[in-house]
Amino acid sequence: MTMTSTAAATCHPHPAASTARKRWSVAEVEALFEQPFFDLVFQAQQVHRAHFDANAIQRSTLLSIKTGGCSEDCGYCSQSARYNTGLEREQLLPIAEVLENARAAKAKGASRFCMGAAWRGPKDKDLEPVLEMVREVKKLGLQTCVTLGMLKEGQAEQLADAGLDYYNHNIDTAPEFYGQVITTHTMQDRLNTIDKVRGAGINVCSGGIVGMGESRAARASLLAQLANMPTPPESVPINNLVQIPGTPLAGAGALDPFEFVRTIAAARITMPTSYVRLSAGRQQMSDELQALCFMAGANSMFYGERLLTTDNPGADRDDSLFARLGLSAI
Ligand code: SAM
Ligand code: DTB
Ligand code: SF4
Repeated sequence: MTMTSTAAATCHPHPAASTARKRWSVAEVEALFEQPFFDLVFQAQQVHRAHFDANAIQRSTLLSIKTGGCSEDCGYCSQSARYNTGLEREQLLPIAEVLENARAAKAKGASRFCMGAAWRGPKDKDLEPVLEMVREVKKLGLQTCVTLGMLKEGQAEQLADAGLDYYNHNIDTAPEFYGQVITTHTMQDRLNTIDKVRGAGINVCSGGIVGMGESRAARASLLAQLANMPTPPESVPINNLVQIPGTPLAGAGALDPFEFVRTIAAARITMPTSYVRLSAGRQQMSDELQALCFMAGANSMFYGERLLTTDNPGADRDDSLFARLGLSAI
């Protein structure tokens, strides 16, 4: 039987019509931020509960597999060779050390292991040992994630063949603020790598940093950019700037913690089915502030005492927070 499109729309909405995603204008995202705090958090919590178990949090453990000496000038980063941050540059870690860390992360209860390298992007000879790390970490029964910078043609496919589950590549800030934070690559470069990752069938992890002196409009614009991607990232890390002495952004005025919660809530509402990760900056947050972030729809975190080069709350503090809030690990 054939139906006219009018009949189909009245009686049986076409699946594409009911699942079509909203395109978010920056003004609409800003309007979310402008709401009274409790209205915004309530709305975010409703969206969260419609798509996720509101009491379950995914946990990823990070390891810096290649630290420091990066050619890029990202104004927040301890690992840029351009700033005097006192960080010691290190070679790629031996695989045995990586696996030892991955085993420890699994034993503590992480479900994903994320390996980060301070590269503009990997050379082909850099990629080989990383592929081996991905294969071996996966064998431990962990999901795998790497963040290696910009990828060249064919590299995403090699990572996919090694069994990589997620590639982290943040767009970091609003397109209009990007040039004030980073000048050695463009947001379009980042989007091109994200396209390559998607094209290879790897899940995308992409988010940004707030607390860099950007405006609320810029925070809304960052979220709109992420939410309007052809497919939004499966995982959206929201980092609160960890100020690193020696970097241009050391000394940026701290963000009002409630504004950080608003950013999480707006991310949850604009990307209802993505995992929103409460990322860098937790060490400087109270337990109560983190609880507000979970209430606003954050359902993922970095777990373990180190991020890449800075401290994160220890597993004991997080285990206690989970117990006090009745949270479970995904
Ligand atoms: N070099 C690769 C890249 O840029 O994608 C991978 C490592 S880089 C450190 C990964 C992400 O960490 C950055 O995109 C940024 O969002 C976040 N990050 C770096 N330094 C930070 C800081 N001081 N505070 C908060 N987030 C930070
Ligand atoms: C992400 O969005 N945040 C993580 C991970 N992805 C690679 C890194 C945070 C780094 C914080 C500063 C540091 O430890 O160097
Ligand atoms: Fe290099 Fe990544 Fe740090 Fe930028 S964020 S300086 S690309 S390690």
